[in-house]
Amino acid sequence: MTYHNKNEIIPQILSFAKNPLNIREENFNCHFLHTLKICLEAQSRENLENQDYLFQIDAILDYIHEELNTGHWSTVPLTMRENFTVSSYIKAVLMLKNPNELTVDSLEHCLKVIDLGLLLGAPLEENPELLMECAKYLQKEINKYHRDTLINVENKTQYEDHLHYYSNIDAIEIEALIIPSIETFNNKFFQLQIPVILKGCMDHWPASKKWLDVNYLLEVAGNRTVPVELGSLYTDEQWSQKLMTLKDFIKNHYLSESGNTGYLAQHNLFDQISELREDIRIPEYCCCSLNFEEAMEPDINAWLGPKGTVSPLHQDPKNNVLAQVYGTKQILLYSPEDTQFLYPHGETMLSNTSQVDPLNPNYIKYPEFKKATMFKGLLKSGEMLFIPLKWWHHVTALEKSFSVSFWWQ
Ligand SMILES: O=C(O)CCC(=O)C(=O)O
Repeated sequence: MTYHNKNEIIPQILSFAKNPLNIREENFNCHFLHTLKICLEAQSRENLENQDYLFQIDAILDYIHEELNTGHWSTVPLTMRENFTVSSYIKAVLMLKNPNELTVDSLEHCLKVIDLGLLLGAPLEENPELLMECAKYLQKEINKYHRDTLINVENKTQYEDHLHYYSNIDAIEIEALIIPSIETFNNKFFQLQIPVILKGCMDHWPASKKWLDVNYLLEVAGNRTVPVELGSLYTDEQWSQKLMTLKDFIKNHYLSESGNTGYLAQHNLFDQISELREDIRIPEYCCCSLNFEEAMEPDINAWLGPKGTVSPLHQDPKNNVLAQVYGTKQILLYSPEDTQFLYPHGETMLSNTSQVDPLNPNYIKYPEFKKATMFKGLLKSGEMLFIPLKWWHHVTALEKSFSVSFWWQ
């Protein structure tokens, strides 16, 4: 389908670069550096007579992609990721300036390029919002041509079927409080590092209403690319991760009954899609700290999935408020003091994950597990769970569910 606003979209996308773009020269192959400078200069030109620049920018993106996938992510120089951001933007501009007819498909392709830039790149100091603004605008333009509307599947409560099973789990119930004061939370739970369910603390979030409608998510972000975990457990051999549009994830995994489990898990969706960030609020409880010198803004992650997703028993190095926007999750917790009974995997990548399935423990293989004390809770729509630092948690979605986690020091 032909896209008719070519003359408007190009100046709009160029206007998102509020300051001149800078290429980072450190750690960059000099051949590609030279080519990147040529492409940067080309994208600002009024008319592009040939497509060679597109091949050149693709070669640069391939080179950086290779560099980003070599070694551990934490060792990748920030400048390499910043150049990925700049290159993704240049590619998007070159695609839009292509002298051939612009179609809605090419707009969708352009949005994928921008999203990959957001997922793998790093924000630019001189233009921190660049790719976010481009993506938001492109999504709106695509919506003008075709918008998928799904029959809204009611988020029917289903966890009642599970209550009998849940009541038979031999564990201590996690304490629950209705809107405790920050002082109560800090003195009785945070400072003592005791988990607690916090009720009634997120009714004011716009997400509590807006996200119930999948069509809202599709409108704001249907064509956006997100990472999805495929397979029931991340500890399984068959488990993998795939990039796909939110629309495909919702149709093929979230709403599908095929048993093809997909989980949009532990993804910082909110640094990628600003409209969704506006729908949530950082819980005030996250201002409590064990060490104010190390206090930082929380890491915010989205967890969207169908009934049946399972996060195996694992621990994280930060305090966590897990906020349940909708759906019910069954939570099992163990104190870090019981780590000796939980048989963490030996390998470094999985050393924060237990080998034991707490719902079906193999006591012959893991006899010490009997000594661990289990805590249990049902985390329902509109409730938050405080998981103290290093507490082991096992999470099962009993219904379609959208949670947001806030990890902080
Ligand atoms: O909700 C889940 O599936 C897991 C959440 C979790 O592990 C976390 O917030 O750290």
